[in-house]
Amino acid sequence: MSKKTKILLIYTGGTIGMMKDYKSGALKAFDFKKLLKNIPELNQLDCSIHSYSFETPIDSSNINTSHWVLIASTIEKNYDEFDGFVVLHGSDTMSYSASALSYMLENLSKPVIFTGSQLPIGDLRTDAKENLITSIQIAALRDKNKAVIQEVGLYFEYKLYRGNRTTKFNAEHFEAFGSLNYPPLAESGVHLKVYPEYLFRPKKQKSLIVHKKLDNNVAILKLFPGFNEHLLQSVLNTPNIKAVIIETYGSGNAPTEDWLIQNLETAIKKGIHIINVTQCSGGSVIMGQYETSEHLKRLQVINGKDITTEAAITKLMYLIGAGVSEKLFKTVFETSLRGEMN
Ligand code: ASN
Repeated sequence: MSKKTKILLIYTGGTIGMMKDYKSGALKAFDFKKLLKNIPELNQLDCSIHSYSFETPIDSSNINTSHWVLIASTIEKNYDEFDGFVVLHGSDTMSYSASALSYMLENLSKPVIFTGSQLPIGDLRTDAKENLITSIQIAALRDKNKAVIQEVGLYFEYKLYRGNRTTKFNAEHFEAFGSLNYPPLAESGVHLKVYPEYLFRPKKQKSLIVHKKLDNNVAILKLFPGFNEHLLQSVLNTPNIKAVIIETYGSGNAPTEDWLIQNLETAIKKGIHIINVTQCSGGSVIMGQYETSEHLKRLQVINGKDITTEAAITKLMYLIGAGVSEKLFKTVFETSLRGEMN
């Protein structure tokens, strides 16, 4: 008799496990055991499902770097015993968490699938059951005794995406996530179709390394017409700031005013990393395509290419935490580490 595939569910909170507080009417996280009771279908799956729950499940708006360390450590502790991991997480910050975990788990050879829902699992019209059941099935997929998915994925509304390519783009549709610069890794319909050509495969199979040092002395500054020097200076002069993402227009464009150039130049000279990431959800930064990005190229601003803001900010936390030298930083950031950029 073949051994059953072992899956660990890691419950962090999110709408999937929420209930209405009868006094205020607001949704609040509730106990994991109650959540499991709502899905008797789990018993029909041909795998052995175990679970770990955050002591206090949270709305994902309360996620911080210490929660990412807790998720990574839980995977590390259980890595040899389980064939796959499903992380139940609120959708609001799921793309940030999936991106962070993709960097923290180096040489991953087992699936880590993030999922959640837009409606609580107890709701009649819930999307939670399909998301959870299919995520478990995906985490349990095996081919020639090896996991099919060997990366951090995000499954939502019939699609599995590479986690660090996603962004939450809709607060009410069941189709809440998009991956505009990378195709889905799998789609669920009558059949569960996996697209092998898009799966991440590390060059050599090495053992798992879990990185737990993250530095959150980083910032995101979104440009808008009328954006002024005081705002720029207040961000660049934040105590201990080590890196700032400038969310630019279109293909990486920004105003050409002298004050902007001078302030960025001073910051770069002080050793603050400046990264150009487009505020568009699809497409890439191409510095030098327009006159309005030539100044950034001249200043040696780091090119975020087609990375999402979520994957960029977490990559910064990871690289600074790992102590990447000032000399190498630009080259390392501009290199795809976990398939987060082209
Ligand atoms: N506020 C919720 C959360 O992110 C939203 C959700 O899960 N759909 O925890």
